Amino acid sequence: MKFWKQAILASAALLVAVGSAGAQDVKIGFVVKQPEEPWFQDEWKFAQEAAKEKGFTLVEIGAEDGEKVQAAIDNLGAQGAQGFIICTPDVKLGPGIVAKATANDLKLMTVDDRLVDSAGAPIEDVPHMGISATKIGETVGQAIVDEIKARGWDMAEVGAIKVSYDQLPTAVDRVTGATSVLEQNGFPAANIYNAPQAKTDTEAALNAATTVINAHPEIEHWVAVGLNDEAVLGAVRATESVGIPAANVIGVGIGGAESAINEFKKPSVTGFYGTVIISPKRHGYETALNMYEWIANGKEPEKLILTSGQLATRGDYEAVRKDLGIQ
Ligand code: FCA
Repeated sequence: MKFWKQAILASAALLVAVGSAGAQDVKIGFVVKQPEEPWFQDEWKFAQEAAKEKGFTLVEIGAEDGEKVQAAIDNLGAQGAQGFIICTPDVKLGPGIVAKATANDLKLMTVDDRLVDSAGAPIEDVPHMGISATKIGETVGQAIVDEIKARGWDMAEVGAIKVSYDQLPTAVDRVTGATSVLEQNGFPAANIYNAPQAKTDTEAALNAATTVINAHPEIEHWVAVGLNDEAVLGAVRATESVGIPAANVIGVGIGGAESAINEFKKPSVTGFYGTVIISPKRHGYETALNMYEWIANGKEPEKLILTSGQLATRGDYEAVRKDLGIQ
C-alpha cells in the first residue's frame, strides 16, 4: 500500500515536472514586415512582455519580402518553435505561408494584415487580430471634417491627398472610411486626389503626395489621409517642401506610435493634426499570449478580433495613451 502511494506521488511529481519543463520550452516567432517602423517595434515590445510573464521565448524576425518570410518560417521550424504570429509583407503570400507553417508543424496566427487566398478572399481559418479599419478610417474623416469647420475653411476649395496602398485590404478600408465621411459632409469627391504609394513608408508617401500637390498649385488648403501615420506624415512633409504653411494643412494618421508622438512634441505645430491611436499592446501582448495558450494549453484563439482606436491630437495624446495603457 505504502509502495503504491509513493509510486503514485512520484509519478504525479514527474508529471508536474514534465508539464512545467514543457511550458518553458515554448518558442514563438513574431514576424513583421517592417521592423524599422515604430508600430512594429512596439508590437515586439509588448509581445516580449507576454513572453517574460509566461516564461516562453519570443523570436523577433523582420521579413520584408516573400523570400525572407519563407526563410523565417523554415528557421523557426528548425529552431524547434511551435508557432508564430506574422504581419506579412504581402497578403497574397497567404496560401504559401499556410503551407510552410503546416510543413514545419507550426501553429499560425496573423496580426494587422490578414492573409488572402488566390481569389483575394480572407483566409478565415487562420486566427487574426486586426484593426476595425473602416471605423477607424471614419474617425479620421470625422476629425478632419470637424477641424475644417473649426478653421472656417470653405469645404469646396479644399484638396484631399489620399495616400493609397490598394494591394492591402486594410489600407483600402481605412482610407475609404475616411473619404466616405468627408464626402458625406459635403467634401467634393472631385477634390479627393489619389496618391498611390509604392511602399508603406514615409518616403514613398512623400513622393506620391508631391506629385498630387504639384499638379494642383491652385489649392491653398489641404487635408491628408492614409493607412498609417507614416503615410500621412509623408503627405505633410510634401506640403512643407512646397512652402504650404502648417495652418493650411490637416493631416490625420492612424497608429500613434513614435512617429506621431515625435510630431506632437515638436516646438511648433505642423500639418500633422492628429492620429487615431491603435493598440500595439493588444496586437503584441495579446496575440503572443493567445499563441502561448494555444501551444501550452490547447486553447484555440478566436478566429477574428478587431481592435478599436481613439483620436488624439497634440493637446491630449498623453492622456489617450495612458487610457490605452501604452505609454
Ligand atoms: C498595417 C500597417 C501598419 C499598422 C498596422 C496596424 O500593417 O502597415 O503601419 O497600421 O497595419
